[in-house]
Amino acid sequence: MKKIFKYSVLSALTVLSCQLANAQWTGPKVKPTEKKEVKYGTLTPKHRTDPAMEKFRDYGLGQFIHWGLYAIPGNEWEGVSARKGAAASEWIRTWSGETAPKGWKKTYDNLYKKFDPKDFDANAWAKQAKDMGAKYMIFTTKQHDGFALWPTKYSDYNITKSPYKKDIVKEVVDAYTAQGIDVYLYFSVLEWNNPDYLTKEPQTEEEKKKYNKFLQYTKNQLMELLDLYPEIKGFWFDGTWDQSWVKAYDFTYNLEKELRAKHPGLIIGSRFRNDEFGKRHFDSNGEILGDYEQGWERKLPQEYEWLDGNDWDAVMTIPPNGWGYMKDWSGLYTKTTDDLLDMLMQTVSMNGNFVLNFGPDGNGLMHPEEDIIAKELGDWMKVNAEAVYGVRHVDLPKTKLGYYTQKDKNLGLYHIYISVNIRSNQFLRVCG
Ligand code: FHN
Repeated sequence: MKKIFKYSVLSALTVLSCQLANAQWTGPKVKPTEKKEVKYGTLTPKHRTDPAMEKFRDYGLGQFIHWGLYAIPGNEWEGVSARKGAAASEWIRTWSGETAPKGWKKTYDNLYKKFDPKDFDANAWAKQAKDMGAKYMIFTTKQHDGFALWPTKYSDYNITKSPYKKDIVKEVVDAYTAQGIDVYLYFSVLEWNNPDYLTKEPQTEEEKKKYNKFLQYTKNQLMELLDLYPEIKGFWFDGTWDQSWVKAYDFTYNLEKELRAKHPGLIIGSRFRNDEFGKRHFDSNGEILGDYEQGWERKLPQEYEWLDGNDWDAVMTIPPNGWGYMKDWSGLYTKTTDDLLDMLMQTVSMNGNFVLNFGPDGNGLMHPEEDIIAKELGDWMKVNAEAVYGVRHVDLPKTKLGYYTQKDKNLGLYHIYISVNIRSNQFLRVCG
């Protein structure tokens, strides 16, 4: 296994600030004592029982891929690291301060002219994910920089304007679907360089006109994605925290209705929208907005009760933070395969799906450390898949010996090194 690097102060502070900022993810849900009328609340039952959602519950292990123009710099530029100037590698467009290159944003916004990933092979990615044991994958169609990896009709800032030209989203959807891995599309509402985007609530008539144009553009792209890639199973929305989107709750409510009507069985997480009181993820009565809880990012619940019976996924980086490609991992504590297996078992023991993030480089190759971890995870999964796929929480006191999961009549106690099938008292296997 790799050497243990000490946590960098910045990473620890980043984690702490996220924890403090999102208090709702560090303990049981605090539900209001008095119920209030919510007109723009959830559009689906708390516990969907249709086949698509039952399959979501059974996944266990997924892969996240963050890929886009930010992969070209890889969190540095001309030998200067962006660590001190941008919150995360895929946020490098926001690089500021004394380390930021002169005219950086202009440089970044012209990177599309260089995007020609000569080693990109979606089939190789999909085979690696299959061997790792992933049952679904989430792929960034467009992150906060607004660059679309598909040939969208609604923006010129898209893959057809790069030297690569081809439809990357289609290549990924086809390759993973061919491997039997379900595809969910990550979509950032937030677009840093879109002239019609606003962070605050539109006030003037001109601002309202601009932002309404942006809302229509967003709807057009989402409908276009469903038309172009009907095989997908759901959306993983992001960048929905600005007041402009929060205040557009009637638009987002109706948009969710239209998306679901267009694609029966579509799965949408709790990050997409909020109710009329601005409550995101959960409405003002504490009821989940969407089909699964999408707040467990780079952290896990400590108690099953914190989940309040909702479906959920946990998305995890290997470094402390940074979803897009980072060339240099030195000086950071990067999770070992054992760390990740422990997180996987903790997640599935509480009815969640564990989604591990990969950030390919500007040529389409995974970070070498990611290749190692994918192989080690896959070796473990080949022996212990029954501990992960289709399992459910067991109502037994927690034990330091590992994690309980159950499937049908099989109850197991799984540690990343030893798994014991309690019902048959059979020592299943030792894995290393
Ligand atoms: O700002 C994004 C970030 O870049 C990354 O995409 C993560 C992935 O869950 N989501 C947002 C931060 O919460």
